[in-house]
Amino acid sequence: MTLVYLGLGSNLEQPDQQLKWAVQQLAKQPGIEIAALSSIYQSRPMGPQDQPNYRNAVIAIETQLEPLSLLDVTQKIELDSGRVRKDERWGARVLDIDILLFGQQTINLPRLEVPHYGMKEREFVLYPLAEIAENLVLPDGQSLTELVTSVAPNGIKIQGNLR
Ligand code: PH2
Ligand code: MG
Ligand code: MG
Repeated sequence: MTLVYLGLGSNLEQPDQQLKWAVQQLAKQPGIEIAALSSIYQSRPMGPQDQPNYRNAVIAIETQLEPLSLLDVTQKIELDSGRVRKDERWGARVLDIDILLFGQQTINLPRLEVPHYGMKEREFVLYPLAEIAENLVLPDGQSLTELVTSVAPNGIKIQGNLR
């Protein structure tokens, strides 16, 4: 079993419900067990500003799946949510599930980069992650505490929970 952290995000079609639904879908999958849930956070959009605020959360799962099999599962759930892939970078979306960390593995494949390339700069990843994984150290040896103190909260606030 590998401990994996997933970042969840939504800013369309009842974002809180989307995040909760995503957790339910993940919990149903063979080979995936939910290990921890952060609170739901409200965050300002990164990227184009003419889009609604986001809801973000981070969850921990234990999985027997290989990284690319887990990616297949998360992408299927994104599509089942009604997400439509658009060309606009960082645009609005119904549901985004990002593999942030996969144990202590570093993965550089065309389909999958782990640790997630943007996670170290994003308050909406680091703050919820710190809530459930205080003592986490990244594969490169950097501590999460160090990262959190280096990234401004940018108005992020707890908005609810995933249950
Ligand atoms: N995701 C994006 C683009 N911008 N902004 C916030 N606050 N939260 C997100 O999850 C997010 C974003 C594309 O993945
Ligand atoms: Mg994302
Ligand atoms: Mg994504």
